[in-house]
Amino acid sequence: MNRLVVVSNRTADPRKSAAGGLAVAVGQALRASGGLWFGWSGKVVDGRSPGEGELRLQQAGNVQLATVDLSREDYNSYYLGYSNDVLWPVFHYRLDLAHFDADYISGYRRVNQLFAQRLAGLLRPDDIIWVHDYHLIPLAAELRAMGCRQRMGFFLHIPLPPPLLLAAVPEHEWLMRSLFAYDLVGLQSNTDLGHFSGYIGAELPADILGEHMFRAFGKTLQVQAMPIGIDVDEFTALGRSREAQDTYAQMRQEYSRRRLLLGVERMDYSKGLPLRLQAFRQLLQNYPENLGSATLIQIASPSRESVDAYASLRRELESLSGAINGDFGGLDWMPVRYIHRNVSRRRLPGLYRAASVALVTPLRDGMNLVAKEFVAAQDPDDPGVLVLSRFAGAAEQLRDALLVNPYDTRHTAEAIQRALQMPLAERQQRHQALLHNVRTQDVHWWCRRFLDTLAATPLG
Ligand code: GDG
Repeated sequence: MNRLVVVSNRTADPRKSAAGGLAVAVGQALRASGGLWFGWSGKVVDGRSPGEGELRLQQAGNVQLATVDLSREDYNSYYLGYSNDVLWPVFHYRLDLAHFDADYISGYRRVNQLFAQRLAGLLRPDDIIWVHDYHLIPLAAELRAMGCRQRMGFFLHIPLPPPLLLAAVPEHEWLMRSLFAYDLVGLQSNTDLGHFSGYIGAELPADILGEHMFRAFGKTLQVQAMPIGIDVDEFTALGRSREAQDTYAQMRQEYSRRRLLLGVERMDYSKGLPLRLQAFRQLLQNYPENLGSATLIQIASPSRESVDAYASLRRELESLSGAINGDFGGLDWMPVRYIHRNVSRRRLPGLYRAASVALVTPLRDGMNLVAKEFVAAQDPDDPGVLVLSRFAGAAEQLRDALLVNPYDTRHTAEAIQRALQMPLAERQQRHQALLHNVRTQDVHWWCRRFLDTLAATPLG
């Protein structure tokens, strides 16, 4: 059996369940064949020259973890800069938030070169290499330039934007050419696949050989839509933990006379939080029967706080939730409980299960795993309702959610009201269909599908 090598910006110890669904799934795939997981250690070293980083090896069962520290300059330009101040905003359709800085792109190239140099020495000829996400688009091209001929696949966790938006990135052609160094590229949705094909047709001297096969730069590339899922069994088991059960009991007691609405995400402008709060305000305004009852718990866990756009989002959310509470709240009821802190993963299933409605309303999202976790955590006899943005990748699969356009806050408020009033039979029926999808297309299905397709991809 070929050894699996996973490369991602961060690594995790696959034996620890706190790591979450993706780490568990990738960890399991790594353990099956014995494997290597390579990435940044998470440490930033002051005073080190850019492009330098020592390799550290650690054994976690039969999985080897290989990590590299980054210099401050590399961290600023590769991670905060090009990855999170260029690729993240543009790929989420936010050209207005992107900063095209020449130092960023040189740092991005330098760190990808550094990773390739450190990784190349660890590779065996028959390894299968699986690279994850926008931080590492040029990694395969760097490895190929060093003579590595192994099978290499890449999965993009975030959306691929429409061709003209992508073309606004000064290095767009180089980025897309870099993808052709892989043998397989996986995208989250058919929409993303359509954008890939549209870009290739419009911007490159390329041949579209079929729905999934493209030829350019003397290389054939297979591209497939493969939606990521969650580990349903792991999440269900987590729901049986003491912390999850206590959280559920506490919430049910506290909200016995009220209706609980829930939002859970990293604080990020792609998640549509200000518009969600505005929709919730309209719910209270337009459907006054919810006054004194509907309560939104919004968890926005801290994320990338040194990027400017995130600091201003934080101020906006504090002001919006304060205004809603000031305008509608009373001595015995506050409509919004806004929590800018990380909540323990063990409490999440209990929170999800206690909620009548989940609000998952990103403006753009590669997939969105919160929507799937919410479905997995429900009591099938008395399930909550999922209100889901049509702009989340998950909307292609979760057709039985109440799909909304998050920019249309009046309509979103209407959908929330419909969710709050939905009869039990309809809730059960929708939940059953959603759960079927979340179960059959889980993270193990996704992992197998990617790796089987990569193993079967003709090289060339
Ligand atoms: C990227 C893409 C794609 C959130 N707050 C807390 C917390 N979380 C957990 C959730 C969930 C995960 O973080 C978030 O996953 P998402 O998929 O919703 O979003 P991104 O982080 O943006 O992930 C996305 C994903 O990659 C996978 O391909 O779906 O589109 O953007 O698991 O539960 N966990 C804890 N405390 C929190 O406060 N413990």
